[in-house]
This record gives sequence, C-alpha cells and structure tokens, in this order.
Amino acid sequence: MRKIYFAGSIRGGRADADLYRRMIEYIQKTDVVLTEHVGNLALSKIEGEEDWEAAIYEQDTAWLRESDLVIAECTTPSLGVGYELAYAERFGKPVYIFYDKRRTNLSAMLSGDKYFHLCPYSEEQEIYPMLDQIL
Ligand code: 6IA
Repeated sequence: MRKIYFAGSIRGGRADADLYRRMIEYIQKTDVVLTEHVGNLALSKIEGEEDWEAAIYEQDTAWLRESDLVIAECTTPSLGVGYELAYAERFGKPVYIFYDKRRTNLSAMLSGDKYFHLCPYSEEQEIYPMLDQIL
C-alpha cells in the first residue's frame, strides 16, 4: 500500500475539517494515510507543551519525505499547508491540490507552479472520482 501525506488547514482554520475527514476515510479504503489527525476536529482544541511544536515539525517533515504522494485540500488557506507543498516539491513527491473553485481563489504561488497537479471542483461529489484516478 502506498503512503499518502494528506495536508489540510489546522491553524489556518478548521471550517473544512469534516471534508478532510471524509477524504481521508476514502483514501484509507485503498492506501495508508500518514496524517489521519488532519481530519480530527478535536485536534483544533488540543494544546501542547513547549517543545511540542518542534516535534510536530520534525514528525511532519519526516512523513513528507517518507510519503509516496501528497494530497492537499487547499480551500481554506493555510501557511503550514503551503510550506508542506513546497517541501514536497523539493523532495520530488507528486502533489495533488484540491480546492473548491466557488469558495477560493487559489494562491498564484500554487496555481502558477506547473509542478503541481491542480484538482478544482465545485461539488464535493466530484472529489472522489478524481481520487480514484490518482490512487
Ligand atoms: O498552518 P496550519 O496549522 O494550518 O498547517 C496545517 C498543516 O501543518 C497540516 O497539513 C499538518 O500536516 C501540519 N500541522 C499543523 N499543526 C499540526 C499539528 N498540531 N499536528 C500535526 N500536524 C500539524 C497542531 C495542533 C494545534 C493546532 C493545537
């Protein structure tokens, strides 16, 4: 089974956390998702200890290097997700960027980078056939 790094906003805002969870559950039918917590709404409330954030950075960048491909949901803008996408490109990981074209004007730093595969949608139901194509 392939290892998928799923990226979605956390401190950028959790409005789409349930959508992330549904996408993660769909991907888990065929592949391993390294970042299951991204779809967990409870995560928004957990607070950690001082060095906790360094541990998060180390773990997430290690998972990115270990992953076979990266799937990001970018409708809610997130600095962390933007960082992860550039990091994934640097390590040559295929990157698929999903976004609701009715709700977001994707950053030109993503839409202008030919390395990324863009997956715009206007209804959630369109996401799953696109995931079938990728996986
Ligand atoms: O800037 P953001 O927080 O929106 O960045 C979100 C991205 O960074 C996600 O794709 C995650 O992979 C990663 N990330 C950010 N925060 C965490 C985290 N705990 N645990 C794991 N990965 C993270 C932070 C929890 C805190 C809000 C209570």
